[in-house]
Amino acid sequence: MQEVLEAAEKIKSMEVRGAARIAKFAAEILMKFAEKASPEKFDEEMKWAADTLLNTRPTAVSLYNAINYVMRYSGESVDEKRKSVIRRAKEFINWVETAQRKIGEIGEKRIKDGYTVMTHCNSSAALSVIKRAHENGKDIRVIATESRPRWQGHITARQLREAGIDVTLIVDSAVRYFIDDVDCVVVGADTITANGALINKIGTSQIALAAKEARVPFMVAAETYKFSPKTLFGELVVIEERDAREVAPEELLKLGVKVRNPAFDVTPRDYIDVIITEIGAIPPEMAYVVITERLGYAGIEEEEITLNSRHFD
Ligand code: RUB
Repeated sequence: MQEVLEAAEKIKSMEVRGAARIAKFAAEILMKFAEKASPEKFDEEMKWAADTLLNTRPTAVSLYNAINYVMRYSGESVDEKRKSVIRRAKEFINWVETAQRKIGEIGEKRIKDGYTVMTHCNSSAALSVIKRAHENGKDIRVIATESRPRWQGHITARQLREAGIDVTLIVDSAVRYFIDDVDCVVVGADTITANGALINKIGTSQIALAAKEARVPFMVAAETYKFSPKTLFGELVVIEERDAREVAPEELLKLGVKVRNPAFDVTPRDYIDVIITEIGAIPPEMAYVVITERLGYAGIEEEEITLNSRHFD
């Protein structure tokens, strides 16, 4: 139990962060927990672990999809159920890894030799595209935004430098200043809605606006487990608002200064040229098909959208 509570805290505090990493981590934790859960109350304890992990960060649907995938375990005996959880968790982890590789292979074709690419925050899927272009011998430069308030752009800049890629860090507010130097934008996704909108790190939609104005292609790298079945049934994506102290010093807060600190924003599909998934480069209008056909939600009623229901068939 302690391990699950600690894992949930790591997600909340962003020690483990990024939509893919959070999803993979949750699958790993459920797998470990299944090995220890008591035979008498196996289902109950698994449900508790699933709920605890789910109630950490609300925005990235990858967490929901990962937990749902693992919690579709089956078996007559507890031993069979345990094995089923472990098998399903491993399948999900494998999905994360293979999808990111495939996205790199598909997405890199959109990056030409000599390109300057802009990216935002720290997305493993977006970096897979950029790194693959570099590995394939293309001479590219990257402009990385610092991504206030948590500076995930620093992680991106470090990872790109470690891969030997030319990278320039800019403040978020300099995006429009530099957009004319950029040949394409590549960002990741926390969630793609049924109508093809992108939810990603706060500031993403401003980059999309600037890119559209400057006629710069805006590309999203998103595994299919970032597509939201919940939105198919009309639910709106919850945008996480984080602590004011991430943004403002205590003395300002003491003066009664109000602070809003949303962690994500929404980019409408009209601003997105292409979504690179592991099943292909698709237009955002295809989101509905991904949710119904790929994730298996065709014909599923809204009331079935709960943990332990039939998904991903
Ligand atoms: C991370 C973020 C990333 C997406 C995609 O936000 O917005 O762009 O999660 O990342 P935070 P990935 O740092 O608040 O979790 O491609 O690695 O899933």
